[in-house]
Amino acid sequence: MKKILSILASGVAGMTIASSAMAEDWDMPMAYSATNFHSEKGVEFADKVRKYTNGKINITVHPGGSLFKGGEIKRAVQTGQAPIGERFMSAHANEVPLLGWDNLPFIATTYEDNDKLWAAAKDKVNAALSDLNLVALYTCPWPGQGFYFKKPVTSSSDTKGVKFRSYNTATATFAEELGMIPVQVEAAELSQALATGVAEAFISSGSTGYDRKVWEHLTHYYKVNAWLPRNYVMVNKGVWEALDDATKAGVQKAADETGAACSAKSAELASWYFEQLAKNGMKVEDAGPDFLKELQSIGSKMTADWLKTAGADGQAILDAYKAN
Ligand code: PCA
Repeated sequence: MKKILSILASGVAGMTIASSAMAEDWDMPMAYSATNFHSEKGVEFADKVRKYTNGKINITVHPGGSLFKGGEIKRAVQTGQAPIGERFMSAHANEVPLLGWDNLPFIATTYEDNDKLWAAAKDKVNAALSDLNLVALYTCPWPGQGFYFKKPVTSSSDTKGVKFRSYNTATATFAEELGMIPVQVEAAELSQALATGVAEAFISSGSTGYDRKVWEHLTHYYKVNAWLPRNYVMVNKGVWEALDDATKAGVQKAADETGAACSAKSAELASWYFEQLAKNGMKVEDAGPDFLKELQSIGSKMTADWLKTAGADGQAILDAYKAN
């Protein structure tokens, strides 16, 4: 009897090993807080992947930079330390200028136009990511970007010397053009930077201001809708290529559905975030005409600078976008 039981037990153990050898557990670092819509959609993506791959790929989401900090996620996925991860795409424009395609001021300021711009950029962006050993599964836009300050601002005469939290090289340049002093800080560390005075202004959507409860430190939000930058979920190219076709198709179906749902959620929440900022005591206003004019002229210069660094591919993206 004992013998039979032990044979049975080893049989069961053997089955477990066989099925777990087929299943893959993927840790997915994400940069933004667990309650942010990007992270919530990341969890939905993981659920869909489990479903569409019949449990073959089991993704565990680690939001808020808890597994790898935002600035480390791309490298972690490139090197295979994490098979999959999510990051703000234009943060990589310092390394590959083309990846700043979604950071061009006043070019695509609605969700619809932003989709068109992505359609124009997609093939070239994917080729650039492939060179980095990455495959993009889905992208998702943030709401439009505007400025947070702790005082009223009507023109660049009010911004001189202000310590400004930037999130990539383009926003650092923008700040410098306004006479501000940029310092790059991850969203996960933004509250602390504001509390300690490392930063006293920044550009972002209502979303990040809400997540970080910035009304505890700042007073004014100026809607500018300068651009709608994207996060993207990337997978290590080797990991991706090792999947069989049916599994790839399951993951891609999950990605396509999640990308569309995430974008819709972003659009749905955009004005809700502004309401929450106002409810918590912030003045939420359109940027005044003088300030806006200055921002637009800095914006044109930034697009021209981007075209210089992104070369013919950058120009082709803009041309294709404008032709549509
Ligand atoms: N929030 C992110 C990126 C863009 C946005 O709206 C941040 O501020 O880090």
